[in-house]
Parts: sequence; C-alpha cells; structure tokens
Amino acid sequence: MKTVFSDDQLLHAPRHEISDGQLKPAVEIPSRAEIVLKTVKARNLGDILEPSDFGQRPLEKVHDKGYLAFLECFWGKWEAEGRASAEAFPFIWPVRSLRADPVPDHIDGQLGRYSMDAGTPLGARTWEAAKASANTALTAAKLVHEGNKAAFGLCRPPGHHAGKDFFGGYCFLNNAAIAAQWLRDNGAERVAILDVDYHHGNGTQAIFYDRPDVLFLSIHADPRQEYPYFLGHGDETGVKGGTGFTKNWPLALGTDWEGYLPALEEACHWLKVFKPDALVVSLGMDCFENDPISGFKFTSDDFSRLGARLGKTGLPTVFLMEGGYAVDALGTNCVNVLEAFEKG
Ligand code: SP5
Ligand code: ZN
Repeated sequence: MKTVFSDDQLLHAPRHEISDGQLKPAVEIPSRAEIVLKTVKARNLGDILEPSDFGQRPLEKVHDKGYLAFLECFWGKWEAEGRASAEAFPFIWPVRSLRADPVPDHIDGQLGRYSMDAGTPLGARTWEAAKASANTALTAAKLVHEGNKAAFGLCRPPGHHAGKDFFGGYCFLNNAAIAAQWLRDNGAERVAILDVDYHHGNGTQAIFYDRPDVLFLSIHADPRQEYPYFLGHGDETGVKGGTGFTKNWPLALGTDWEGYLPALEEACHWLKVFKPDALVVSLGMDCFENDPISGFKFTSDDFSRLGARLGKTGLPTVFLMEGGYAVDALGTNCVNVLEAFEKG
C-alpha cells in the first residue's frame, strides 16, 4: 500500500493544551507522524509519496470560506497585535443565547466563533500544516480513484472533529470529509466513511448529516463519558434526505476487542448494504490500552484484527490517520491495521 506524507505537516507543533485545569504538554505532536513514517519504512508497507497541491477548491467544498480565511490570516493578526505567546487559545464561545453571527472583528472573538474547545492551539504555521494534511488526504483519495486497492494518507494534524466552520479536538481541516467529497466530485456515486477513532467524529457527521450519498458510521467512546461530549449518541441517524445515513455505536469506557467486535460487524453489515464505490476510514489508534487520554483496551494485535476485518469488505479504501497518542506504539498499531488489511 502506498503512503502519502509531507514534512510540511510537521509545521504545526503545539506546545500545550488546556486539560485537567492546567496547561499540559500537547499530545498531538509532530513525533506522532514521524514514528508512523519510520514504521511504514521499516516494515516495507510500500512507496512513500509527497502529496500534490489540490488548491483551495476541494477545501471550499467542505468548509466555510470565512473560516478558511480566518485560518489563513489568523497568525498575521495575532502578531500584528503584538501578542507574546507562541500559540493562541480561544476563551469565549457563542453558546446558547449568544450570537454566532456577525463574526466579530476582534481576533479573540474570531477564535471563539471558529472553534469548539480550548485544547487546540493555533500556531504560526498551523495553516500550512493543516493544508498539507488535507492535500495528503486528497492525494490518497486520488490514488484509490486511479485504481489502487487502498492508500494510506498519513494525515497530521487530524481532521474528524473539525466542522464546516470550526476547529477543535486537535483538528483544523476535515481531511476525511474533504477526501470523501472529492471522491463524490470525481465519479463516485456513493462514499462511506467508517470512523474508528476512539472519539466520535462530530465534524464529519455534521458535514454529511443531511446527505444520503455519504454514509457516516462511527464506533467510539460514549459521549456521555468522553470527549466530544455533545455529539455521537446512538439516536443520531441523520436528517432530511440523509435520514438513516448516519450510524453511531457509542461504547462504554473499558471496552476491549470482544466488546468492540459486534459494533464493527454491524458497521460492516451497513457497508455491504450501502455498496459504496469507495470507503474512507478515519483511522485513529487511540482505542489502544495504553493511550494516555483514552479509555478502551485494544492490544496491538487487535489493530491487526481490525485491519483484517476491513480487508474482508473488499472495498477500495482510503485510510486517513486521525488520533492515537501513545507515541511509542503508534507506528506499530497503525501499520498493523494496514498490513492486515492487505493480507486479509
Ligand atoms: C483526533 C482526536 O483524537 N482528538 C481528540 C481530542 C481530545 N481532546 C480532549 C482531551 C482531553 C484530555 N483529558 C485527559 C484527561 C486525562 N487525565
Ligand atoms: Zn481520537
């Protein structure tokens, strides 16, 4: 399987996140990509390609133009105001009874308007890295469109929490949504997204919630107990024409492979019914038992089991990396999925 990656994705290098009432060391860090790349090479998964530049158009098909302009211009404004900090955090949000529009002129207002949490700092080169990550996803999608059975977009920063007009959950551009939309625009009639990151893919779900052409399936920690807390419940099944084309499997903290497998089998059943032209997998490795911020119990071998099961679907598949914060094991767990997919 070919892997797509660009060094520009390392330019987003957050120092901190707000967690447990403190500024804690960031967990979504460049070394995540580096260890996966190293393992892809060590295990000879296949060629490693630089992404092509797809320009602004595929980003605009998923994201709001004002939001994209905000991401692009934010750091210049931050510096122009003479802020001392190396990264920016939002601290106010337009919750119920406050207005999300008009978008404030002030950058602190804009930060809140275009974000969902305080765990996702914006830095000087975040936009470049996020764009490179989206181009990596698009290039992987194109490889599958051109007839490769599968491809791996080594995306970082991740994407699945990012919505049409907000960043959060370490995500800025929704790589999976951008790839799925590009596949739709290039001949695929139906695209399925299977999100196996430990956290619910709220951004991806919301982007396709009213659409029957993109099936969204997500298996994740129950939002009653876990981030992102405000989406990903079992009763969310889509709206309007999209009714029935979103399915969620919220699982209890402590879930292991045995507890996970029935949900995975159901998700694979719906893939069979939907018959997509292509599958996009939002591939988080944070179900791992030693993940520092997560509560499932996957072993490294369970990631091979996951890959083998996905391989059995026989679908052309675009793998895009999402979360996974046990850095030492991240390469092994990720390549276990991809290798087993190819063998299965
Ligand atoms: C892509 C992805 O996996 N994003 C995850 C974002 C989760 N952010 C919230 C992290 C909260 C961490 N709190 C940890 C408490 C452990 N004591
Ligand atoms: Zn996650």
